[in-house]
Amino acid sequence: MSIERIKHEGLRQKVMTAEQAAEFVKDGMNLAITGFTGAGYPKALPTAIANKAKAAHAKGEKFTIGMVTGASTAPECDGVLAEADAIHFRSPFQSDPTLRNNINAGKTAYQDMHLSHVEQQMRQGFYGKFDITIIEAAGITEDGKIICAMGIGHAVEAIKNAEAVIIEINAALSEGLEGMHDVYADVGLPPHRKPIPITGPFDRIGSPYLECDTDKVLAVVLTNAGDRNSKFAEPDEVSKRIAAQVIDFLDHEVKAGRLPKSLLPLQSGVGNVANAVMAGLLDAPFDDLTGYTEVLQDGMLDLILAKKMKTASATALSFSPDALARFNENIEFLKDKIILRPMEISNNPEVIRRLGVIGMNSMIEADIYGNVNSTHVMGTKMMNGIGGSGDFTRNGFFSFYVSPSTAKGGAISAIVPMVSHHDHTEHDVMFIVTEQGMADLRGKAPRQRAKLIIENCSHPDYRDMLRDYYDRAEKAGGLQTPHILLEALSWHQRFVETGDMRIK
Ligand code: 0RQ
Repeated sequence: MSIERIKHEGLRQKVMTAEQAAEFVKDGMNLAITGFTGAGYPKALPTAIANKAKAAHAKGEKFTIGMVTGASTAPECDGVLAEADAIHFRSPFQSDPTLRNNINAGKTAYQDMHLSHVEQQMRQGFYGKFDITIIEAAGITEDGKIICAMGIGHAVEAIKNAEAVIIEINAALSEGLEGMHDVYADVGLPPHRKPIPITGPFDRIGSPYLECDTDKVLAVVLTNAGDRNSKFAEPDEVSKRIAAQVIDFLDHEVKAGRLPKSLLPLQSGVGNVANAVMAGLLDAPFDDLTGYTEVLQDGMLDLILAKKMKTASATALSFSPDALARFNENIEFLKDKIILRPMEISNNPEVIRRLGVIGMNSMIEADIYGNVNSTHVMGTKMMNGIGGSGDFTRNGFFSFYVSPSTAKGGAISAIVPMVSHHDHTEHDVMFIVTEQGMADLRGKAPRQRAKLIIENCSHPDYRDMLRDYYDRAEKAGGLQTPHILLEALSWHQRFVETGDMRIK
């Protein structure tokens, strides 16, 4: 029973239904809602708020909210609210199909931003005051401290900057989560900021509990529902080939004495390719690996359970149903091997740079000079958002971008003359890896990079087209970064017009 998880007498008195709690939420309010990559988001309140919005809209009344989360949530949160046309502003990251449509239709204003910036900007007040913060938790201690759920995300600042707080206590969460979190709430703002005292990936620097003035709590709602828990596909041939190249390269660096056998702390982005790299590490010749990442998915969990990875630090746990079962069964073993931190710490440039994190993220496309688009299909349609990829790309010891060399059955090349939207620049991206091969861009000038990326990473269907573009760009004047401006985005235009980037 969830009520037993509320040890604080005063907060027990505030238990009510989601529908009653939703009455506190009014049209136009600015809400902070916890949740990070399908974990730690409220399960009941969003539906109750969405129903209020629908009822208001049916009467011809306005009802929308502004909503700032940690990262993506799930159909029961972003999905239901988007479906009810109830979100007028959303930040910083999402991956919900209905919300994505609303964003691209211009119904929801979406600020897509680096996750490491979110809490600082909340503190600075750029989002305004939050009328209400809704947080999911695993329990409340006798003295009113909050035991966080499967993720912390932006919860620290969400509580600090809110007029009022509603807590959902989810009985489906393992009680073993208590003690796994490391809540550090002292980042502050310049000029009074102090160094974040993390010098190793598993350093604990804060408290296991989130603090919240109990007078601020309007309601406590009891739930019993799992996180999003989407299934991961078994790594396919393309993902396996990409993973094998990353692992071979790391092995080469170990043999050359440039990396220790335990590598450096690993960050792994979302998606199947990233997960395949983690799966490939199970059989790789490395030991005592560590993770310093934002999302901890199945692959990293299995590395820990197989004792290939010693410890991992993340801001959220995003598992498939099978992996969740393995996590819950082994929670006592995992307790001193996993730390969950606020996203401002998991994604902090200072810490990532100090630890020398190896960043691995997926992309939509890269251009022949190594600029990367992670967010916009054909330069205009928002996919998910930049998330934490930029935090790790600019500050990591290595920054890998991995992707199949084509998308949509070969109709799209992931290597293009010029990216149609720019998230990570040539100055940050160090390696591009596709199933065709890898380009090591370190120490290379743009003209050298172009040759490597075209020859090593592009799909054979597009390689001659890319060679031809580059040769003509060089002849047309060249300069530091050869381009034919009127043609640079013509591949995207051709896809928009014909459904294929190839010339038929
Ligand atoms: O579309 O679902 O309609 O088939 O993009 O592509 O290949 O399944 O790859 O799931 O790893 O996603 C960059 C979107 C890749 C993701 C992106 C289409 C493709 C498919 C998905 P369909 P895949 P993934 C840590 C780090 C930014 C945030 C980030 C992402 C769909 O990794 O959102 O890195 N990254 N965060 O068909 C048109 C192309 C395409 C394309 C792929 N060139 N043109 N469509 N697709 N390439 C986590 C956090 O920050 C929280």
